[in-house]
Amino acid sequence: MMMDIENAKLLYSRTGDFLIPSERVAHVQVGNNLEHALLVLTKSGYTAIPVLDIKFKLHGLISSPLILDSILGIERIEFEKLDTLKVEDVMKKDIPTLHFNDPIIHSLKLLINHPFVCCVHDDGSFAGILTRRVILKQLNAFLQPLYHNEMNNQSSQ
Ligand code: 4BW
Repeated sequence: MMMDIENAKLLYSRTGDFLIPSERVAHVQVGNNLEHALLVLTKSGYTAIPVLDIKFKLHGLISSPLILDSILGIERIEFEKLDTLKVEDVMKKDIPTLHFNDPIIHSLKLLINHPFVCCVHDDGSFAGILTRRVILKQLNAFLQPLYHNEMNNQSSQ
């Protein structure tokens, strides 16, 4: 019975229930240059972060590999380009998004191929991100009791 309640809790959760809220998400703005983006990525320790505009609308994702690829010349890395190229010239625009009220089951599918997925409010403004870590933590909390229960049942037979 207890398990049914826990099961239902996770199954009927919404994306918004498990978000890292926007104010805690490292991000850059469309007009920033690549040097600034690389600085934020390096300092935050994350490989990829969201790109927003001044109204907090989501435009894409920027990552260290994308930045390095964009300054890779034929014979050398053209570091001077970091100053002139803008985040919007290089960012990945075609990204999946979730809505605040989407059932959590929708996000599970997306998190197979993406380490995190951005979530937006109905008006298109950025709400935060859903990460693999948070979802794996929830799944772990759900599966551990099931596993131990099953082991106890087997050993008492
Ligand atoms: O600085 C870090 N702090 C913590 N607590 N964990 C970190 C940090 N950097 C990496 N990690 C761990 C996390 O478990 O390595 C995983 C992969 O990091 P990533 O992708 O390749 O930089 C992290 O897994 P996660 O928490 O499931 O996060 C998945 C991805 O979501 C990260 C990063 O691209 C993004 N992300 C997570 N938290 C973020 C963030 N982006 C911006 N701001 C945040 N607060």
